[in-house]
Amino acid sequence: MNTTTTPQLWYNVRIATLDPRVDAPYGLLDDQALVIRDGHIHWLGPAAEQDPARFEGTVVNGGGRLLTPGLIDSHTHLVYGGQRSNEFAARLAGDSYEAIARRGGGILATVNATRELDEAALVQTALPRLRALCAEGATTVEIKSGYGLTVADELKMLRAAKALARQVPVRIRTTLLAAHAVPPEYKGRSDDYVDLICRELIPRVAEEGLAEAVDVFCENIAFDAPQCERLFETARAHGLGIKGHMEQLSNLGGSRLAARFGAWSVDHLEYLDDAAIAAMKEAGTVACLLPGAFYFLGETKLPPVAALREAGVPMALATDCNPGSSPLASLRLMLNMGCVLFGLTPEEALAGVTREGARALGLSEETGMIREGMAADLLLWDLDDPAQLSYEFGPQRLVKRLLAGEETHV
Ligand code: DI6
Ligand code: FE
Repeated sequence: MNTTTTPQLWYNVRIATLDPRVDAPYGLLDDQALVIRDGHIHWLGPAAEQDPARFEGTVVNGGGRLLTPGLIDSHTHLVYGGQRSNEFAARLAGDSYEAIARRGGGILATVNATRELDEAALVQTALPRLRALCAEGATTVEIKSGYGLTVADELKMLRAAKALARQVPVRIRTTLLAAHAVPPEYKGRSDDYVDLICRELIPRVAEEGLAEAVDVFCENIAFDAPQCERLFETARAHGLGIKGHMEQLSNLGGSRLAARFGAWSVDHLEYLDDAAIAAMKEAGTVACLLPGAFYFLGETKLPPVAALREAGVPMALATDCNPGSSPLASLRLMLNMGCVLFGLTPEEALAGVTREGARALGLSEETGMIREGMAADLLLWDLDDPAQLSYEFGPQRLVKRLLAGEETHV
């Protein structure tokens, strides 16, 4: 990222800082100006203290429009091969996600298709999904592995995910999700597969800097809590962040376990219980809500949003973009679904794709808020009220997108 651009002064903007230190809904500031220098927010203060005529650099008149932090998609599986519309049709006819997975479809169908593609082909197939997210305002996107399930194929997926950042202006964070499904070669020997991940993959990924975190799918159709514990111990020993697909289809106590390891986030959470909520609060673990998967699978059990809110657990919101349970590359749609399906307020929803999304990726000090010292990842919208971002879905209202202070086009 080139961060040595000309300084910029932005004025005549409504700034939704999402900074909890600002005592207003959305951390909203009117009559303020913003100076960007070296890719960062250098100064934020009363507009009256800046004279646009005397500013040495580029001056931007925001026209009274809304400025927000860049959006953050903190949970995606957007690198994969193939597509699974056949399963969609089967589910519409009464089949279940779990039944399809148990007979070798589901995640394993995508594993077969992903193993067939090389790194370059994976990048090509992922590009439209990543561009869709970015065109709507995403400036940070997390991408998981998990459709390779061999050492070589997991590394290939992570390299493809990292390579995407050379084609699209976006911050990419990658997560090793080798414990997504038991690979066919290890059927009935899932402990041996966990051994392989702990002995070979995690050390290699840490050494080569190919991922920032380790994720697991803790579920009856995937890995049990003791296996997840071993994976977390190894991840921690190698200095990687910890995340988990937890309590999506049943309650195996994964969230409580992850909180004990100081996880950055636990995700899905439809079957989360009160004891886990208390543990997450204590550990500072983010609850990442994924309404796309809930909607697309036609789930009826809701994540306990009211209890999370009451306990003061931070809530992120993400797409879970993947070929099976959430083939949706739109954070704007998630903002709307987060409110309509899960009962988030528009303010909670926007915080979920900015400040709390950053926290779920261990990036709280870098992005997700408009505050001095943070990266200048900024969006200018042709909107007056930040609630409109959750309210209206369809029209494109994004006027400018800045990544580290640079205007970008995707
Ligand atoms: N939970 C999900 O929703 C995705 N992975 C997971 O562990 C689904 C992935 C897929 O169906 O391909
Ligand atoms: Fe997921």
